[in-house]
Amino acid sequence: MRTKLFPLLFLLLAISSYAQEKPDRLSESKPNIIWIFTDDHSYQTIGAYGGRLQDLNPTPNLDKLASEGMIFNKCYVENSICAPSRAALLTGKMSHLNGKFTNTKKHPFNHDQQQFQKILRKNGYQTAMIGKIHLDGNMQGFDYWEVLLGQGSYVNPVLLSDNGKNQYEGYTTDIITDKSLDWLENKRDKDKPFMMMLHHKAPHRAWVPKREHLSLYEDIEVPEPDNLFDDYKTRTSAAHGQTMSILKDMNLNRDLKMTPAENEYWAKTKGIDDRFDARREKYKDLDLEGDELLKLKYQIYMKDYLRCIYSVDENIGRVLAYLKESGLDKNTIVMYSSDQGFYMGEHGWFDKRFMYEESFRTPLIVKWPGQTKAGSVNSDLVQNIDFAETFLDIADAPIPEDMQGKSLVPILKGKTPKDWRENLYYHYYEYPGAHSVRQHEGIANKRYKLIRFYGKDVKNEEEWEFYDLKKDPSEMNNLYPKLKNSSKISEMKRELLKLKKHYKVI
Ligand SMILES: [Ca+2]
Repeated sequence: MRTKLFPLLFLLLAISSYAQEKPDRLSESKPNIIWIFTDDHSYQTIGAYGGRLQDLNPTPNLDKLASEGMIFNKCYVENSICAPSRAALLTGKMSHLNGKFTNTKKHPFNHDQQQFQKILRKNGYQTAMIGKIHLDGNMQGFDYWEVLLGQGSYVNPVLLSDNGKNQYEGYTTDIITDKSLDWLENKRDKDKPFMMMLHHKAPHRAWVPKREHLSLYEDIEVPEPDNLFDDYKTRTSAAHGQTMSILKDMNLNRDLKMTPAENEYWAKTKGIDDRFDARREKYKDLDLEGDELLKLKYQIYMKDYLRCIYSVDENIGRVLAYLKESGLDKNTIVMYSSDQGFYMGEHGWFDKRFMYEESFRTPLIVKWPGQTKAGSVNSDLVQNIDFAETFLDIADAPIPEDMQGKSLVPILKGKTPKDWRENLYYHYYEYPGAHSVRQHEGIANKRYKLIRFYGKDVKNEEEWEFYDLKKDPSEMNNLYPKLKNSSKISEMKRELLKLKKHYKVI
């Protein structure tokens, strides 16, 4: 009797000890990463960031992600424009070292250079990139990649992959999500950890909502920013010379779809189609100008933008639901961010590029199961050059010396290193170019910001702006003329020089 029972008892003990061990094994295995990314998504239109648009409840799924993870309210970019931002994200280097200074073909992206996904892949991770990357040429370092051509379109997008170009029918935000879920469920090797980049085109200009969402927000009045009617008094020639004004530069045809598009073929290929017929009919006899026209344009712009965000958020909900159903949620980091911020009428503007807060800053939300504290808020100065090193650190992969950021892993675990950065460096290069924002560079800390505009069409080839962000968070009062000989400005100039040396700009 005893001899027969003994093996059974042994087996039961073995099973129970395996069951106890299992959770530990799971937590020890390397986490998966899903990096959901958007193009031009302002922090002002994410509920969890609060602000004047909070009551519209624009992003319930993103807000839930923030409540379960960590939200960063001081995350910035190094060059606020689409392709250069992505180049910095992949390489962990600023534009002057990764070579992608502008969106133009004058500065092509060199895919052969070091990028974080190549290193992740060598260190046991499966890598996938689906959606908008805005860097011409074939992607490298991905087991699977399928990307929009250039800016891509909102409807029936063409995607490029190893199999060439293919067109898909439907709304692009949905399609990018469908493809990502398909990769997660059917295409990846389920024995390996993965890093998936799910990168949307939305909510980039020209803000084409899904047909089903066109009546959302129709009956509400979107609150205006206090500085919608900014006259740029105190600012340098750069603010006066830009061409990103909602009143003057946002067009009624392609941008706002209130009148027939100037170029019907272009409009149709971008999805600006018959879905706007009713709107065109409504505004065909429009006769407004000045402040009244600006107010109306602002409302239409904001509503289309928010409708595009609605699709993004709805699709984030689909991804989170899939992770839960599949059990992947337990060991998958979900990170959300954008390539830069965007003006939602602040200073009377749309677009980005300036070092002012709304475009310099970008959203960042990270949920790392078992590591980030639910509902935590971080206010350290972090920057998009930090992302590459963060991914490598998470994967326990080597971090190359020449990357210029800092891993966010200690911050995500709630322990900001004592020597964390106190100043940020910024540099924008694309001038002459779209929206005529002059070249500039600058330094910002949590309290002050010093900007140097330079080059062509800048008065005397160099003009400065200085802001006290505590007293003037909307950056309406340039203190430079008043304080130019102060010790504060001298100190900031010295710090700027130090940063330029540190980042090898000089
Ligand atoms: Ca962008």
